[in-house]
Amino acid sequence: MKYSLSLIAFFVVLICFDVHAQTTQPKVNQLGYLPNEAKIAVTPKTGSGSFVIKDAESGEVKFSGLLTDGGTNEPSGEDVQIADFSSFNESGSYILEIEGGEDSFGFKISEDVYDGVTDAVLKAYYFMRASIPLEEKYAGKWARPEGHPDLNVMIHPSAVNEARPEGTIIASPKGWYDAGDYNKYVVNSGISTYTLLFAFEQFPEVFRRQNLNIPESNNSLPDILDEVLWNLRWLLTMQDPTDGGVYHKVTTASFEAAVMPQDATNQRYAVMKNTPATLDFAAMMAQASRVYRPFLPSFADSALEAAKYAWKWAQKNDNILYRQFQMNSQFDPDVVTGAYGDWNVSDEKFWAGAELYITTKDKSYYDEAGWKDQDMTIPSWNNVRALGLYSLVHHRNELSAISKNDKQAMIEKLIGMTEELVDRSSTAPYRAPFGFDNRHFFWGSNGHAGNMGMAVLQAYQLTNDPKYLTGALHIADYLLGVNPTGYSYITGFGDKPIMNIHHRPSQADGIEDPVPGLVSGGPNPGNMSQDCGEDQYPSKLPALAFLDNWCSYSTNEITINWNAPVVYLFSGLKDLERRL
Ligand code: 9MR
Repeated sequence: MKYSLSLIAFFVVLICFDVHAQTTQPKVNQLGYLPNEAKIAVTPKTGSGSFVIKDAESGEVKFSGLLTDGGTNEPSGEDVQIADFSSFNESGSYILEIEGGEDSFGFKISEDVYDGVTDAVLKAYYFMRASIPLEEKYAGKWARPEGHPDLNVMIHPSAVNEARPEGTIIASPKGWYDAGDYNKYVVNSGISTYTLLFAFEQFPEVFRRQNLNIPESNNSLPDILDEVLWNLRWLLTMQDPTDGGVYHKVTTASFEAAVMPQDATNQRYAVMKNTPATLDFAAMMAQASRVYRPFLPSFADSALEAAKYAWKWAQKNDNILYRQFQMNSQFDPDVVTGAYGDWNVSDEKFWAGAELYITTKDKSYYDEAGWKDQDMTIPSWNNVRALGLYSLVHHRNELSAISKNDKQAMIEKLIGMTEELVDRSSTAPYRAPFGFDNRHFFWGSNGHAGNMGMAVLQAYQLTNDPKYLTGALHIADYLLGVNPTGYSYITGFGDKPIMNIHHRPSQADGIEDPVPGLVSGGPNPGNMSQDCGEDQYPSKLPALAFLDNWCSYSTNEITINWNAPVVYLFSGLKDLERRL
């Protein structure tokens, strides 16, 4: 008797575990789909052959179709089937049901289905601002007092020079917190700031019409430029005025506890000037100079001057690297926060040179070998070569030093970044160009998905081939629920959104809902034993190695560099749809 009871218990546990691990609920984009575009749901292979789309209110069947075999998704080990309802274009609210199976979450088909999330992923930067109270009229229930005035930042021993000896205090206010932590890092600001400004350069109409309800919403600048200005003003304080070099970060010696910004008051330091930070700064300032010129000409002048000064420093100091772990304990205090150590500066040099060339038209900054002789890969915080290519291609008609043939070759190089991925995605289990390969899953995989989407949307603009638009939409689907974990990876959006992000204010504010519009890092099998413990994760498979828990900083943190390409993606989709 005893034996059989425990046997029953064993099977009950097994069944529960199985149900939990292998939900048969079809995965839909939890916000919905655009009427005239591709629409898919993905479901584990169950054997049943058909699906229906029902009106969410009346239950009336509006569309029916057959499931097709999606094959095996290697990163999640799933065999999947696909429900394709692309030809169903009627606006409304729906539920998808698999014959004899479960209902999906509700979703919409509508032109404006992404409007809310498009605003929210950009408004997220307002919530990340240092040195300003977030007032209720802008921040709603996430209102909070000012954190980190940063008027008392000490030059760290790694950064002292004659003009700024040990003990020197500088003011370094404003800027965005990087992530779940409260530090401000120049290198990671590089790709983040660029991406937002590049989104504006490519899709100005969307941003001109956007109202984010931020304190500057009523001035004459588009809100995105006001928001980015908050970070640029901080960045300008990171340049040593005595030589042009740029500090790596403003940081506490170690990470603060999970407290609100106003309670995180440990001493902050400006840490070692180095070449990658200085070149990233030069690139951002050169780009900012041309973007802000029509609105704030004197700011544009100072930004350009700062960019040139930084460039000069980097020419004299062309390989000074920030090696946090190697420098360990050389300085007091020992700084152990985010490292952002980048040991190869050739991409930063090409990028900064490209931005300076575009803004000044001085071709001595332009280095054709920087794109011709190099592989072009999806960018990340430490791999910024493609950003230079993006800008050169976007501004190509103004650049007389580049031959017609080279312009064509540049365009092909950019398209080549994602062509194969997009072609493979047409038969990939989740149909997205991201997520079918184990190698897509590393720290910040969702940021990688966003950056892939950004490259794909550029290929679409350069070719007008709808396969790229579909590829970009399927990346949006992935982020909003059509993925192996079934989560919507954007806080505040969808029926199964992530709730417990690694983000200090969201953890400490006593409010159940996390700060909205933040993109979670996403599955990453590489660090599970370091944060929550491997046994806490539901799976070690790359696409399932995710935990919606505060402890999981390696899968569920948020950062400015993962949100930025998602801003680009949704804003770009909105603009391109408008033009169709
Ligand atoms: O995004 C960074 C990732 O590429 C690195 O592998 C990881 C470990 O060094 O660090 C990530 O960046 C973190 C930064 O160091 C501190 N702020 C939070 C960032 C996101 O986790």
